[in-house]
Amino acid sequence: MGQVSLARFLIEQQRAGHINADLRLLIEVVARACKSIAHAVSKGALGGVLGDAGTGNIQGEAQKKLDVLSNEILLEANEWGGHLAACASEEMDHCQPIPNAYPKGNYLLLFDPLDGSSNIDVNISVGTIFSVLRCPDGVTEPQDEHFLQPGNTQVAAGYTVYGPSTMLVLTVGTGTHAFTLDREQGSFVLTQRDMRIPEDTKEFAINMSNQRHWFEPMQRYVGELLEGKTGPRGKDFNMRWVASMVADVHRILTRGGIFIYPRDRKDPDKPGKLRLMYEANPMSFVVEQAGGAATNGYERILDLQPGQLHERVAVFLGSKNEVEVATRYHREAGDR
Ligand code: FBP
Repeated sequence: MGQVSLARFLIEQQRAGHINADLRLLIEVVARACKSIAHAVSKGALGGVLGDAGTGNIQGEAQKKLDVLSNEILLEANEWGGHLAACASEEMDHCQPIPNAYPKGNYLLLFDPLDGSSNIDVNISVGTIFSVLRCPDGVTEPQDEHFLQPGNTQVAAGYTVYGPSTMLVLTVGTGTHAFTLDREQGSFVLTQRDMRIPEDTKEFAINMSNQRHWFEPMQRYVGELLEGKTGPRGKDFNMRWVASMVADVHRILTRGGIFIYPRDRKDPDKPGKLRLMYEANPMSFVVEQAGGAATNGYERILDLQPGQLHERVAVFLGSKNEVEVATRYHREAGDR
């Protein structure tokens, strides 16, 4: 069988009854937008896109020029297609309904237009993360509250990593599949069907510089990893931390591992650093569809009921048996 393009893969999914034409076309529009972002990212300093934009987002973070540009590319690409009712983004305070000039669709799109902002100016992999929900029936002018649906209601999710190669990783609920951008053809080509995360691992990813701020269950869990084979885990663990969630998660999808961003004492009122709606939920769907697991240390992330568009959550995801150990240590400790 020759190369399977993303377009062909999605048509096969539609013929099999897993997705409808609208969702297929919506995913193709998101993929096309990611190709434009890949082009902008790859130009780097030559494109004048590095550095700060001089503006901030609702998270209180300084926006990078590429954060703003990627956000605009995704909004423009999706507003006229007729598949969406509204978009929401890490870079926008509130959701953005589709302008009345264009036909509206039945889906809601959430995205982190450029994940890994701290790595943009130092030429390390960054990415785009997206999540697709159904627009509630009868809602013609979606508001933020209409996006507040548990992750287990997502109909599609994925990310694009802009690294040595540009790869799109996608799930529509029938496994997780990876596509590599063929720059000559200008199209994404299927390169890994049905990715599977090994259930066990010897690799963990966490920002160790926060260790002094961790609560007891995290101190115990990471302490045992660092003890290696002389400790209760009986095996040595290696550590990796790219500080771009897309890159760390892609490594885990490819060879296993556990990715953790816990709640800590640095800001105990915050449940974590990462955002539930457009970071944790889409990544959890992708990981679970590849045989992995994802919790907030206590519950399955995909079962959490969101309360706000930009709410944060603690994240433990990756190799199933390793996430199980970290989660068990938190449940045993009881308090949150
Ligand atoms: P944004 O860049 O989209 O704000 O994402 C947050 C993030 O950069 C993740 O990609 C990454 O996993 C984490 O923050 C890195 O955190 P830290 O800077 O504490 O290492």
